[in-house]
Amino acid sequence: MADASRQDFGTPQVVATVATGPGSLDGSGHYQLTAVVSGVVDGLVHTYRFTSAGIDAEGRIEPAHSASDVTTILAFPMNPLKAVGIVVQPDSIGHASSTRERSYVRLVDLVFSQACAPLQTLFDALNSDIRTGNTVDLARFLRIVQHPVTGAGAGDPPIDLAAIRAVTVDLIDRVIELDFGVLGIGGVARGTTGLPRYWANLIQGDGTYDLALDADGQTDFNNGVTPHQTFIQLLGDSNGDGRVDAADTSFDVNGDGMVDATDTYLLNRSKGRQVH
Ligand SMILES: [Ca+2]
Ligand SMILES: [Ca+2]
Repeated sequence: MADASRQDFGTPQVVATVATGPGSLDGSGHYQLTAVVSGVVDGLVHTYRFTSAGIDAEGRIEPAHSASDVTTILAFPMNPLKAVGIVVQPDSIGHASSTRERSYVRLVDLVFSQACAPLQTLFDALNSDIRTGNTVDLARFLRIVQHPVTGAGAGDPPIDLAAIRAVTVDLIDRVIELDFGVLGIGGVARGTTGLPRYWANLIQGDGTYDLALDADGQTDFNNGVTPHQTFIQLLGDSNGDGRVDAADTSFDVNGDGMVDATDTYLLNRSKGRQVH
């Protein structure tokens, strides 16, 4: 059995009780065995006290020890953000959507692997804002830095989260979906611009996006509760390998639902570009 209490003398709680099996006798007459116990995954320091209880062949259970057998102090970094999924919508002529494509990124799914108190706080706050129609205060929880295709630099700035047009929260599957709108991340409307200018505008959205989550909403992104995930966007990259080359064939490069001469131009113009 292991229990954990905060180093600030918070209320102790039972973390786990583990059946361990018979073990093996060592040369000193002691039984030894190994048990796996999951700690409290919240990025905070806790004191763990372990006690054992032997069971003899008659099924009699050893009385509880008055003191811990072992005490240790540990912190387990929280990293509940398992993955970032990119959802690419199918185009109007029925081409299957490809989650590998990185040319046009509209929907970004933050997929979480586990429930935990800080994460629940985040879900509750977002859900509350969505229910009440209040502006979702993403800046409390989320920071997205865009690194250029030439590589990350220390001063790369975070993007304006106003680019996220809508947020949906799925508590069952533990997914938060960010919708960057019909133009996608860094997307620009074609308008009346000529193709060379249109291309030059679109590639401003290229690069590596580093998404950091402050799951306890403290906005400091620096307290051991800051999982990161990255994804790339690269105009013309149909197979998501971070390069635009002969392997990237005709597709809906700009995500406008059509595959036409504009896409051909954008793809050819992007050949040779890559994310470092
Ligand atoms: Ca490619
Ligand atoms: Ca298109």
